[in-house]
Amino acid sequence: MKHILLLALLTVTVTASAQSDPLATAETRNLFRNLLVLQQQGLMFGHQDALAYGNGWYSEDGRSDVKDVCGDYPGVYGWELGHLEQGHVYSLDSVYFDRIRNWIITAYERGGMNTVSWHGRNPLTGGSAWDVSSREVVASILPGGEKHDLYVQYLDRLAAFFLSLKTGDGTFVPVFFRPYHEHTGSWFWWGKNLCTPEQYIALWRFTITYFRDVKNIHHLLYAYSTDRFETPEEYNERYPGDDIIDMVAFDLYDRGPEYSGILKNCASIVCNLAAEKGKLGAVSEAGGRIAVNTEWWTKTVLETLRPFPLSYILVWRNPWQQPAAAFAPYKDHPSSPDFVKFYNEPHTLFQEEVTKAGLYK
Ligand code: BMA
Repeated sequence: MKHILLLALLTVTVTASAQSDPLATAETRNLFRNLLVLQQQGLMFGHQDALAYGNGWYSEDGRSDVKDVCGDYPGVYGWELGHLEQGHVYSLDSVYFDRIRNWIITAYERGGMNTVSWHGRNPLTGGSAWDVSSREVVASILPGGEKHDLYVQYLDRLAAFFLSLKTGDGTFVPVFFRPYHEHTGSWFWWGKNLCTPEQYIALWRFTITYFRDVKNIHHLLYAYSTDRFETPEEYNERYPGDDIIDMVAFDLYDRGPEYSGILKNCASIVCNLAAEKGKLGAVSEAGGRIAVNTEWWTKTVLETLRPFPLSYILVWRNPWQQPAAAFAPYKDHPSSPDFVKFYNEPHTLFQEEVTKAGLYK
């Protein structure tokens, strides 16, 4: 067991800031407020599909690759809703939505934080999220567009799922929603070269106001998350607005020796923007070549990010039949000893410490 930091959340004063929804539930408001404090104190660790599967296993009760290695669960749980918009019962990563719902509730009841991404299919062409064959997709789903009604149907399916995230006593489980990510690149139909800044912003604003004001969903927080960028201007070019965004974040995968420098620059810009705006900051997706760079956890991630008040870093999934594609360590992985050091660092926050901090009260 790790030495636990005493996290005195209530004693730290946070400067004026507001989350996006004036009607947010108490738990949602508390989560936002507590995370603003917690990001000054340590970096939560997150893993995509942490409870759903891992290297060599699928849906085993209570299991997590991260827990197998360090003895504790991540503090942040990432989930994916791609194909929910189609009315399917399982995601593009073959995880049943009914189980995702249960795991989100389990993670919340444990005191952890949930964040949801959405690689929704291309509503104009019928292709995947990666179908970039048309530049008309975003235009086609905005109000007045030929696929607008289909898009609203997609949102209705997501809304029904969000409204089903309730504990036994009827409390809605707060969740971060992080759609339309990595848009500073052009590999998804909503990417930079596929729509104008105005269209991208309009898509966000329609989506969030539909959930909030039409579907009356008041337990979501919204994360804006780019891919790599160099300047605050580039980061802000398609920013949808302080009134609908709660977290400024970025995705950044290690693709070579320049990684630490880019990570540092992006972290610094995002933290400055978060402070200016009174928002949360995070590395919403990351992953390294941990099989070869076995000290990636302490030497690359922790050394680079330690100075920055970021809420969390989340590493992407461990597909169950592809050990080489795992972004988190698993039992006997070559980077496991370094991951245990990373876990033992007082600056990193896993489930036990996050629970102790009390995100929802
Ligand atoms: C990508 C890959 C894909 C996956 C998608 C959505 O980065 O991991 O295999 O389908 O994310 O989770």
